[in-house]
Amino acid sequence: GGGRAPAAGGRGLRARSETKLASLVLELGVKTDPVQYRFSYPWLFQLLAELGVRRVQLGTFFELYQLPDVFFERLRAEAEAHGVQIASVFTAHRELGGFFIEEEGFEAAARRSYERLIDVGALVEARSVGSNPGAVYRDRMETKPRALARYLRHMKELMAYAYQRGVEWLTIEPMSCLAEPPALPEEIRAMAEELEAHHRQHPRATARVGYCVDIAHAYVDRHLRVRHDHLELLRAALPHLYELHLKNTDARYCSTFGFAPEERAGGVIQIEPVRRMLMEQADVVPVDRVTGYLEIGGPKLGRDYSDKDLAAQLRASLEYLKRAWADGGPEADTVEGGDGRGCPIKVAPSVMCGELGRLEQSVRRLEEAGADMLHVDMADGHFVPNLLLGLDTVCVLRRITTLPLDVHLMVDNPDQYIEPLARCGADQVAVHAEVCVHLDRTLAEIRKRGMRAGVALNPATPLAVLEYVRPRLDFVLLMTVNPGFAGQPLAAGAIRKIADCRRLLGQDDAAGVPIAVDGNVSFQNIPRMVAAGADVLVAGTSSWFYPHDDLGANVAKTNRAIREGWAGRSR
Ligand code: S6P
Ligand code: MG
Repeated sequence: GGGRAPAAGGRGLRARSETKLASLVLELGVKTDPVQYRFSYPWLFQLLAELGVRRVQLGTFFELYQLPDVFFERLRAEAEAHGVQIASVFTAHRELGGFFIEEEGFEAAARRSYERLIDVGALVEARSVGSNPGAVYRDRMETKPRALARYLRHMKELMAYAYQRGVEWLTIEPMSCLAEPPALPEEIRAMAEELEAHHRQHPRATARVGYCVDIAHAYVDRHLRVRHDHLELLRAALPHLYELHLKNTDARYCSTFGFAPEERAGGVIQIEPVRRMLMEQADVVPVDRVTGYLEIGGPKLGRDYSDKDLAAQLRASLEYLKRAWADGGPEADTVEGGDGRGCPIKVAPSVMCGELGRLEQSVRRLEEAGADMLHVDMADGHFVPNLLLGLDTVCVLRRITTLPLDVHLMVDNPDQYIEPLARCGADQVAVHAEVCVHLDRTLAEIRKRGMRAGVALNPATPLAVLEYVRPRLDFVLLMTVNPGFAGQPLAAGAIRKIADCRRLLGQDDAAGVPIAVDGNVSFQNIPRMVAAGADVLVAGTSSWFYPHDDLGANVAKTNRAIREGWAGRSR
């Protein structure tokens, strides 16, 4: 389906095939519920912090739907204090299964619970919320088509509900028997395609839908014959994959254990083929990071007394999975920037293209997506025929983010705004050479106020103006459209101008002057722009804010284009 974005997220350290740049970052996390019935969350977070495992999927428990908001707010803070993120919320306990049951009241109960689960996701600031759909009664299999239609109808509405609360993904777990769809490869495809099509029709009003694939699930028929093994089901789900459940199993796909050495010796799911399939098919996976959450056996629902071994088992399993599954852990994140670009190119999303009505939430999402700085367009209605953001917005942004604020002054009299911008906390300012009669002095003024100084040039303005102010320059902002509006076509000669500017400024060594490019920095243009010498990309409606897909997919596509451009850059 067209909802699939090419995967991205390359890591320089990992060997990859020469023909394909797409690759996935695999992360490790733990699903909490089996632990939660016998140990406290702080105990779990502490153990994870010691092991450097930073992601948690909050599993559900009986009381979850009744607890007050404050419980979840505290839980999030508790996790954060240990450096752990509750990235996902997920239930496998069937309490949302009412969509599949026809007796009065079940459908409404499932709906209420699902909405509360999404609320909980929003409270802990999770990106995804999900469940396994539910089961029809085995003695009433004829109700399955109706049940599925009912489930899909509710899911579409819940996608809107999730979106309104800032939850980006709803996840669904493929299951193992016909009464519990989706279980067959065709069901997996059909269910995802219908919900993805709905998202494509309403990209700015619905959360995305993806699978949370349990690597131990396979389809086993009534005679206990394995009809589709776990790898076949994973393959069917790959184009719709969001996250995974990791666990081992016996050869008959019936039960799960931990990863302790004795258990590994006896018939477990091998992680390596799963990992290999993901890597080889990275380009069909719609995201550039996939977290595998360890579901550990033991005291699920509190009915089992194996919990005395839980800490040791959890440690053994996670140590094993860190080697067998994850990509390097937190250290690798800092070495590589962890931004999926694998090169020093920076991205500055343009704030005016985001959701201004929800500025704080929009900024959070940009931070999480790997923004290096925020590009803030200020205009006075004279220099360009438009009024954009103002000083107040810069001040507000400063209060809500620590990202560098990169202000682009499209005004007739930039000198007037330098001091106020410094007071608002701007980090760097670009002034247009076309309006600066005393450019040299203006640049000096910007630096004097503790900000980095940049010169912005309209498409028609020659580069020569940069020559004598070179010592006063911290960066150059090349307009690749005529400034004033988002969504315009690339100016003639823009790519050549980037290359010429790069030559004029010298090669891009650490001491060099970075070139930022602004305007129609699109998936198509990025490779050429980066190859020509652009170092900072202002991301607007043609990349990160591309309206026909969501931020995650757009970022993945942007990163892919950046890596392509970087590969073509002569250094
Ligand atoms: C436009 C402004 C820019 C835009 C950006 C939009 O005058 O200076 O920063 O926000 O160019 O990008 P796009 O991809 O919509 O052209
Ligand atoms: Mg701009």
